[in-house]
Amino acid sequence: MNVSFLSIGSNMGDRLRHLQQSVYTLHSQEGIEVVAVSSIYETAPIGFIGQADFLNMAVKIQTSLDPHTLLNVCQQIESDLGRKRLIRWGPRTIDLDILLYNNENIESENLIIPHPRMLERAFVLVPLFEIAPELASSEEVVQAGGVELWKKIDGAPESFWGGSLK
Ligand code: PH2
Ligand code: MG
Ligand code: MG
Repeated sequence: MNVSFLSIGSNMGDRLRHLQQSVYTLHSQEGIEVVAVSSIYETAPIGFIGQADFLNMAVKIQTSLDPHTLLNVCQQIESDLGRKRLIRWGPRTIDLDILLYNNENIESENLIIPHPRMLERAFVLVPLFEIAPELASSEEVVQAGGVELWKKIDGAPESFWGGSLK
């Protein structure tokens, strides 16, 4: 079984619901089990400034899917939740990015793992290190400006999406 970490973000519409719906849908897939979910952080937009604040989180999954199939699943969930690709780094109902897949290095045309910008982004690292403290090296100090705890999440992943989405 493979272990992968994903970063999830939303800054349009009902942001919490989009996060819950995407994590629930991930977990419902054949070959994907969500085994940990981080708290939710409210984060100032990076890259394209004139847009609403994001909610960001990270999840850990166990999966039998290969990385490209996993990417297809992520993109299908994005389009099912109404994602339109209009502006690079612009507003989005939902964004699911594969950060890590085992210890693999992958460089293909449409998929680079580890995610090339993850180390520069506190909105990725703060939730990631919450669920995977073993990944934070001792010299790594995350400058967490613009990242605020928005909703503490602990307990089983199932409690995150609750009964309301089934
Ligand atoms: N995603 C981006 C661009 N900028 N800023 C924040 N705070 N959170 C994001 O998830 C985010 C972003 C591109 O995917
Ligand atoms: Mg992204
Ligand atoms: Mg993306």
